[in-house]
Amino acid sequence: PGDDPSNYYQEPDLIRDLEFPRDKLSLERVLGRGNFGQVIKAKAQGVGGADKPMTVAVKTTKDGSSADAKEDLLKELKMMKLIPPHPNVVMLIGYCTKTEPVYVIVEYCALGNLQNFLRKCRSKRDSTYANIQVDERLLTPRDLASFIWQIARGMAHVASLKIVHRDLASRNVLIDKNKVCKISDFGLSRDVYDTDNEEYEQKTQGRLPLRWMAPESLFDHVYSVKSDVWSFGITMWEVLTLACTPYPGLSPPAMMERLRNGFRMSKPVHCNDEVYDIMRKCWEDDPEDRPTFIDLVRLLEDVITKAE
Ligand code: ACK
Repeated sequence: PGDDPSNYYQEPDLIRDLEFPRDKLSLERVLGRGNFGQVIKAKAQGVGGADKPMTVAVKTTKDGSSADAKEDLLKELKMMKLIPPHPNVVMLIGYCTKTEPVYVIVEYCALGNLQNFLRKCRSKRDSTYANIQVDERLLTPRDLASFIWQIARGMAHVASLKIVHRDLASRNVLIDKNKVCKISDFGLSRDVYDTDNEEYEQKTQGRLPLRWMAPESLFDHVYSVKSDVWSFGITMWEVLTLACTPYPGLSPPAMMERLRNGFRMSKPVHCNDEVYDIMRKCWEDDPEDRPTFIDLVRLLEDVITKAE
């Protein structure tokens, strides 16, 4: 088995009790931290009865963080326990909840989050939205198409379980060493790591990912699988712009005003008409007019096979 998470496939029934012995975890280094929590790289001994330790990521709250932060982490864990393993969803390996601090152990994704990864693959340091280029030594256009397709597959799995993610964005997709994309960060009550970017605008109930939100979520606080489809369209746009911030140059109030009037983002430079057409379908005003994730997987497969 070793480090390959696919060797640790667990039956959905078994996943309900994955309490993990804390002394079998050796924490190595902090991968990222924010206001409420941190993610730590670690080795876990004896996962699935294996002799070799497995590299994992441990999500936990920080010393002195609020009761809310702990509750949020437990809520996220509860959500993850509902999801049977899928190659495009980050896999829950186990958890330590009997004593504090709570640890949620998930598979390690060596290339980090997709937003950071895409930005690292830009060919010019100071690329702007208009002249962005992919460094083809690191990433090909085919990789980008594959990322979008994989995200749709992961979301089709999540949606099939009637789970609404509410925070689909490239920063919440992780990528493993084989460039496999994995949906992560379940529940909007998630930890907010990136405090210096403006992707979560302050609202009464916390910071909201305004630029990824569908009109019905922004204006009426309504969320559904179809609002996740809208966010998927924004995530597609991010992938094709190597993670530019959506609605470049528009402030959140200006963006909301434009959306109300039917404005949509234009076609990214490195995007063909067919792919843009799929993106635009995700941004239909009426949620019912948007495709399902299963439709999206099929539409994207058609585009990818045609390009070959
Ligand atoms: O781009 P990154 O290295 O990828 O920076 C962030 C940081 O932790 C805070 O979220 C990284 N991270 C989160 N979960 C995982 C994971 N399962 N495997 C590897 N890195 C992770 C993320």
